[in-house]
Parts: sequence; structure tokens; C-alpha cells
Amino acid sequence: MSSSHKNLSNFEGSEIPNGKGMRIGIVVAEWNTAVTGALFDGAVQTLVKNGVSKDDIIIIKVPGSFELTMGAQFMCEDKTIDGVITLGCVIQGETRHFDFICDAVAHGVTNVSLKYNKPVIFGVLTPNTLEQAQDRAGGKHGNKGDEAAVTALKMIALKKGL
Ligand code: DLZ
Repeated sequence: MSSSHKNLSNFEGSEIPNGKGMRIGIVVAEWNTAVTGALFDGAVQTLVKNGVSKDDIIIIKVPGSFELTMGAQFMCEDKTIDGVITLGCVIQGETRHFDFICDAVAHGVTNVSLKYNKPVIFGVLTPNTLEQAQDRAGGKHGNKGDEAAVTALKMIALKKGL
């Protein structure tokens, strides 16, 4: 479903696992920092609200979304980390840069996730405009950071339960 019809922070009817004892990495891109900062705040709040200790949230910043893959790989090398959330915002411009960055990070985080057998969550906004980004970073469509945090909790719990 397109996120224009969905509030990304609405989890009614969805059971969110308790994150007590989980260690979760967050990699956040500095490009469009007002947006990625809001995604980050949402992700941290959601993790803490659902039982993750602040001490168990490990944070690194990378320059842009293209570098999220490498940041996620650094995190996954740490055996104590159960899963990683990547947060970025790539806004459609007039060049094909947008496509290259979005494709690279989507494939990159998937590959890292499979290589390390750990959830690496794609919390990257790919809007046409800054306004659309703000709508999804604590605005009228909720916060993709919340959604990414809930996805991390669910995937880590799924793996631990197997
Ligand atoms: C270069 C670039 C451009 C044009 N746009 C964005 C963007 O909208 N969002 C983002 O996160 N990063 C952008 N970058 C930076 C690249 O992700 C990367 O940091 C550089 O190409 C250096 O590898």
C-alpha cells in the first residue's frame, strides 16, 4: 500500500514484541538531517517504549544514504548486536543520482542482512519533495522511524523464537 494512504505510526491490531534484552544498532544518514533526525527520534522513542534499554541502542552517523550499507555492515560485525535500523532520506532531484542511491542502499542493506543473518531494516524515505518527507517524519503520515523500529523488534523476536 502506498504510504500516502497509511499512517506509518499506526500499529493497531499488530502485536509488538517486547524488546527487553535486545541490542539494536541505528545507522543514520546526515543528508537531509532535519528529516533523518526526526526519523531517529521516532525510532528511539518506539524502541524504548517497547522495552529496549537506552544502553542497548548503539548509534552511528554516516554522511549520506549511500553509506548506510557500509554502516550497517560495521554494526553487523559486532556479534552482540541483534539487528540494525538504517535511516535516511533521499529526495527526488533532477538527476539520476536519486535512482542510483535508492537502488544501491536497498540492495546493499538486503545483502548485509542476508550475509550476517541479522535483520537490517530499510528506514529510508524516497519522496518526491521535502514536504512529502516531512509528512512521513513525524507529520501527517506518521513517522517511518517508528515503523522501522517496530519492524526491527518483530524481526529480531522472530529470529530469537526459532
Ligand atoms: C549526493 C547526494 C544527493 C544528490 N542526494 C542525497 C539525498 O537526497 N539523500 C542522501 O541521503 N544522500 C544524498 N547524497 C549523498 C550520497 O548518499 C552519498 O553520501 C554521496 O554520494 C557520497 O558517496
